[in-house]
Amino acid sequence: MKVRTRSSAIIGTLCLVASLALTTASADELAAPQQAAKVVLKDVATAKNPSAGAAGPGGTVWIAERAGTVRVLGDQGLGEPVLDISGETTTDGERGLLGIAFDKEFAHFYISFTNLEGTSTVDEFAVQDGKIKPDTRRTVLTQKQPYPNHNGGDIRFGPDGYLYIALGDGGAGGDPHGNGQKLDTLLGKLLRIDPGGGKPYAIPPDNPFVNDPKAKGEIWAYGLRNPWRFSFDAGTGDLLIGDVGQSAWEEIDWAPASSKGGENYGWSQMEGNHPFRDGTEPANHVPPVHEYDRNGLGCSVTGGYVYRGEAIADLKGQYVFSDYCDGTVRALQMENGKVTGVSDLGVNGGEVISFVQDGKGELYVLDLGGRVSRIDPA
Ligand SMILES: [Ca+2]
Repeated sequence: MKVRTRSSAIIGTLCLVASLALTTASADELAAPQQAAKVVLKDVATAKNPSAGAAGPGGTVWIAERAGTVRVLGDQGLGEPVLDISGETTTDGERGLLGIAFDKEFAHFYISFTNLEGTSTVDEFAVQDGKIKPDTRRTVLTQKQPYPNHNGGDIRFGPDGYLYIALGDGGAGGDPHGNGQKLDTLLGKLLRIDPGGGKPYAIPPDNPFVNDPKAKGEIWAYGLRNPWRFSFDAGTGDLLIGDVGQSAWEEIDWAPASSKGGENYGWSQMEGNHPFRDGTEPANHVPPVHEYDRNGLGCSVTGGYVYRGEAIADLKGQYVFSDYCDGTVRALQMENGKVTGVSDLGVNGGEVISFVQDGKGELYVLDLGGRVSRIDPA
């Protein structure tokens, strides 16, 4: 059995590591000016190693299971798989079915997975009457992975209608190939593509590096280590990324909806706000809006969503996130890209691997161990 290491924290292993109990509050939390919203986690389903989810057509919630199945959440829990690619992926290292997404019209469904060679793959299916049409499947984008960890894999459409794809730095530890800062590789990046604009896709003409012959035009932002989960604020369009740290600092990155892209989030010169090894801070470094160390708060950040639902008034506008190793659900209060407070919401989602936002803005918590819960008012 693989020994869990801090540098391979995110779904590095399926052996169920006991959560690191939260015993101390950070300075940030002590200074938090606002009362934490009162919430509970209501169990709604049990899945087999749920890894990702998405709001689906007709108010549905779709859940991806790491080994390769996709199931739809109903009143009685999860239905039978509506898609099964379990013969096409593996769950060694940090691999598997890692992300799912719909376009805005629910006309297409996308899956992000590592194939049998470990290559990151994004495939598209047409959707009709709320159902996947399997014979329409096509591959949109692939990226070879030098190591089995740090695959990223989250996919999501932005408010601009383009598909964003998060890819980690390729793996091992310490970014041995320097991919984070290199613009000639898709590794260690957030990509932005137009899957409907060409075969297999088009690069939006206003992407930040399209006129740089030495850079990949797909790149939207760089300097990322393992941007495991990212999202757009459904209210403002702002981008938030949870970038998993190497061994010391977990971070949340932010960009306003007005961003033209090109942000350098620093890895692997920087880990959070701190030089990594002998790193030099890049002149254009965009520091995280929030970071935390590993003295009690966890070891692998799981990015979530800005809450824009109706059920929990006190949580509106706050960024809800967690940590895979700790499981405590937390919230950032933010104003204009500055964090003004951090709350511990007082609930623990287990091995929190992902959040899902439904069509009404309510949030679900996925525990890799199987529990699917919804954040409800207490
Ligand atoms: Ca960073």
